[in-house]
Order: sequence, then C-alpha cells, then structure tokens
Amino acid sequence: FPSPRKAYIAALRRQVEALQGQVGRLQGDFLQYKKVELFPNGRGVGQKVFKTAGFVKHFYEAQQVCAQAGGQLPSPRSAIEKEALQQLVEAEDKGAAFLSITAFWTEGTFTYPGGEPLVYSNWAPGEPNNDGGKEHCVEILANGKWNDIPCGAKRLVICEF
Ligand code: 293
Ligand code: CA
Repeated sequence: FPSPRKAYIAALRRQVEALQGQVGRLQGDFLQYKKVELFPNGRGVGQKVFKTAGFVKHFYEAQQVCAQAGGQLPSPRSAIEKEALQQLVEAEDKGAAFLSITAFWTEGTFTYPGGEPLVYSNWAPGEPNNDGGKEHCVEILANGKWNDIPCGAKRLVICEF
C-alpha cells in the first residue's frame, strides 16, 4: 500500500493536472472571446482596449458615457496606442474623436484627467492654438493628429478600458 504521504502527493498531482487542463481551456476560450469582442469596433494594445461607441457627444457627455461603462476617454500614451485610436477613427468614418486630455487645470497646459502631465503627444502643426481663446478639449483626427477644440463641440466617443 502507498504510505498516506505518498497517496496525498498523488492526489495533489491529479488535482494540479486537472487545474492545468481547465486553465488551458479557459485561455483558449478567452482568446476567442477577445477576438469576437474586438471585432469590428475595438482595438487591444497591451493591457488597454479602445472601443468606439459609434455616436458623437459633447465632451462632458462623452466623459459620462465612458465612466458609466467602467472606462474613461482615451489617453494615448505612445505611438502604438495613437495608431490603434487612429484606426478606429478612420474605420468609424464619423469624424474626429475626443481624447481624455484637457487644459482645465492650467490654461494652455494639457494634462490627463487629474492634472498629470502628458508623456506623449501628437499635435497637428500649429496646435494647440486655443483658437478663439476657448479650446480646452482635444480631438484626434482620422490622420492621427491632435487638435485642441471647444469642449462643447460634438465628437465621436471612443472609450478606453
Ligand atoms: C484656426 C486655424 C486653423 C486651425 C484651426 C483649429 C481649430 O482656424 O488652421 O485648423 O484654428 O486649430 O481648433
Ligand atoms: Ca485648435
């Protein structure tokens, strides 16, 4: 007869093997659902997911839409994140989209929500220009370039999760 200790180790081994099988199947199923979920209006970049709402809103409403869904407006922190957003703006064909970035905290200084300074930017030539003295929000155009605009303008809603 196996000793109690050996029987215990054998039982543990079987449990670990069963768990490894279950985790493997979950990983496969999850990869499939990620693809389904991101098609055709989402983009995954590292841990981040961007998804278009498909409609336009003023900045404050756009912020609410994303917050209500458990996300936020997009904060592209690298060229690769900017490219994912650009693809969504191009594909949706409803014009430019809002970013999370604003100049509420310090006029002329654009920051992430909360006032954190930008780590990446992709301003169009001559931007931000605070045209008319009231451009405190930011749009990303179909060419990927950024422009400051009035927060009361209506732009495509894309959320970041
Ligand atoms: C001005 C000059 C334009 C520029 C525009 C935007 C508005 O009209 O060249 O495209 O401002 O910056 O947000
Ligand atoms: Ca501008």
